[in-house]
Amino acid sequence: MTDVAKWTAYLLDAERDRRAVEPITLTDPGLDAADAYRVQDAIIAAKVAGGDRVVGAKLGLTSKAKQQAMNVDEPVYAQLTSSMTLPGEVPLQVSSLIHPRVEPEIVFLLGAPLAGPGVCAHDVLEATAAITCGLEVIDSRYADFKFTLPDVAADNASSARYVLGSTWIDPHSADLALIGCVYEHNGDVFATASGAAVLGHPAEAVALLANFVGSRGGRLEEGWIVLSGGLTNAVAVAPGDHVTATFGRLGTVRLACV
Ligand code: OOG
Ligand code: MG
Repeated sequence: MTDVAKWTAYLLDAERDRRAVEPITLTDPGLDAADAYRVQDAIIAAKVAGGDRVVGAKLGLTSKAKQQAMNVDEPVYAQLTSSMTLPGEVPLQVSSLIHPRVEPEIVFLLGAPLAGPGVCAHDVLEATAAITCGLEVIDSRYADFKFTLPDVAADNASSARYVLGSTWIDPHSADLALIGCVYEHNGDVFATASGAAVLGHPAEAVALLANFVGSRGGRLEEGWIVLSGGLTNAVAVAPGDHVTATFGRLGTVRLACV
């Protein structure tokens, strides 16, 4: 039996102390995905009890680039809270995290609730108020970002911060699969991709998320921000770095690190 309370405290302490820890499965190889998501829920409940607020959700490990880099071949779901929001133009304080990495994403703003079963990409676009681009700052609580799927699910999919672009478009006004992304780190192109990098179409990723959340008795709420997954591998950042993702019609999103 997995001790959910123990692993919840383990990961919350690591985040608070900015200290990387060993993966849970190293000492508890029996940790399965269901238990892992119970740990994630308990972490979010503790944050909400401390005054934080759930403002959205995300799917991770939706692109081949990310799955290969992290050596996990299945997507992972996580929850976003208000304390993770970095307002535009506010730099990332690298020392506030353990070992942050940054990745470019296509972001949905929901105009209606969504929950599976049976949600398809078309339903997602119908329920979406607007689309923008974003940068997600991930910060695995595990040493060297080494984890299995249950480990990363328990760790709220490495979620730490996110920043949104300022250009919002109608979800029907562009083919999101064809939106290109040029991702630069300190002025050099680090990677390029298009929206199709996440499960063929970013709305497919959100559909998967809605069906997963529905299968656990939850739903994605109106007004939520949904991150559809890193289009490219993430880049490790240090103080003084800056990253820029340019997304054609979705505009540009930048993050400076101090
Ligand atoms: C897990 C989080 C993955 C994404 O967009 O693929 C993620 C990790 O890479 O540490 O957020
Ligand atoms: Mg991500």
